Amino acid sequence: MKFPKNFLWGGATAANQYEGGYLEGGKGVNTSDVLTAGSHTVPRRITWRNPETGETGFTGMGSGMEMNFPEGAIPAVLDNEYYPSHVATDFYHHFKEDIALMGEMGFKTFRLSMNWARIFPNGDDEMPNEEGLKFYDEVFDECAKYGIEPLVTLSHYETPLNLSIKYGGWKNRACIKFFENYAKTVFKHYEGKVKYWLTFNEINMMEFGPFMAGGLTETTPQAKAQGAHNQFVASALAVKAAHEINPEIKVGQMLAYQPTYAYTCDPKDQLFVMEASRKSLFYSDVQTGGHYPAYRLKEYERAGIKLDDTPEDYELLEKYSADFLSFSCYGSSTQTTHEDVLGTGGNLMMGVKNPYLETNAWGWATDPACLRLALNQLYDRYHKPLWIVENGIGWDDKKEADGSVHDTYRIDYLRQNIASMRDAINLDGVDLMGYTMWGCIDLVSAGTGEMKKRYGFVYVDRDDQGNGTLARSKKDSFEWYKKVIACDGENLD
Ligand code: BGP
Repeated sequence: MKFPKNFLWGGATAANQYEGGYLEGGKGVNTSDVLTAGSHTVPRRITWRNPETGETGFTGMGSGMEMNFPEGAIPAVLDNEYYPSHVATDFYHHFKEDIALMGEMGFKTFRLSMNWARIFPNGDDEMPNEEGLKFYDEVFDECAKYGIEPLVTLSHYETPLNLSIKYGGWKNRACIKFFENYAKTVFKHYEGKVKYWLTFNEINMMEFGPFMAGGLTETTPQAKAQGAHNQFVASALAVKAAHEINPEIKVGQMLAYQPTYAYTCDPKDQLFVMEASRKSLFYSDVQTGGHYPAYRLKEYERAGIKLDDTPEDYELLEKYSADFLSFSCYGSSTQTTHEDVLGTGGNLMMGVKNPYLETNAWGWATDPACLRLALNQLYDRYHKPLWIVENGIGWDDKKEADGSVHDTYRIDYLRQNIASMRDAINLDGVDLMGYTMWGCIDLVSAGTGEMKKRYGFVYVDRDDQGNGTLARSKKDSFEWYKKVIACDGENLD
């Protein structure tokens, strides 16, 4: 069994975790630029300043620690605070070297995100920042040298900070037209260079991390529902604009998805799983399916949530649903209503610990069946082409004195996951466009802000305090992945 010849093998990154170049080339400040580093046990925080009084402080992001801005406080970059996004692993100055390494592995595609504030520094500017446009021109030209097709996310956990301060972020409908202007600008500018786009990374994270997902400075269910609605409409307008510019351009949805298991066969657990799954599926039901599902409308009714919407919104959602559905999937989630079950899964969406699966140091489980299950569930539901745009394993890799990294655990994880995805294509007939392994060159963790939670085929010399030379070196998985691509995934040894 193999993968089709035109299968898009590659790796994935995001500007806020990889690019760096903070304020260089006319870039503005993003929401991600005010996030501190955290750890597995200490949540990342948002820094704020009160412009009137000069007072400064921290607040949580709403998951793990409450979000609570004191009156008059706005999210702000503080002196003497360490922000992982500002340098990250410095793609801004290393892109030629990094893309050459991707070329050497035989990548057919490279997923990166465009830094919105590099193109529109304040988000609401009328004209784009030419220097920002030029940077990505150079990046895409470099990709073309190696025959690498870019897959570009328009907003990966970042919104220009000004939109958050001035408009309250995505809960405000004004963001729809700012995003539309941004999307149209880049679709036109990069026509012929970029064919595949994604609108919002893990759009369902509005549910769990609304500051990261939408620049929201509050966590009320009403604000989150409105934030999601506005992003849906903006995504539909992006699909419309892309098709008008060039029907060859494809705009996909990006969802955080994992198969969800019931911990017991108690019927109550099955209902619980149904409800937990819908927290994510709601987002693809609208953006890929084109309609608000009945279960969510009922939920809004019960909670007294009223959307600021128009009849045209719903026409757009139906007519311009996503061209394809991409998703991240690292493992499965196990859910239960039984309070006596001890131990939690790795993060908020992962539920409780599954005794059949092994986990990494952050509690994320490797599930050999997860990609086949996820692909089948989503293909059965939407019948649209799919793309796995994130999958991988975080590990505190140890670099040997000679620069080598023996990451056999990563090879084992990828072997099982790639086999699972190969089964979905060959045994089940799922239409899968490609696979981009997350964090192909080491980068900052989104969840913890750490460097030591590494995912890459390439090690980057940088630590949790921001020390290191940023030098790149190949891990054992580099050669392994190169061989997998060369044989179309037939041999995973
Ligand atoms: C996804 C995000 C990525 C990425 C990944 C791994 O949720 O889209 O940005 O970081 O998860 O998560 P983490 O970095 O927390 O290990």
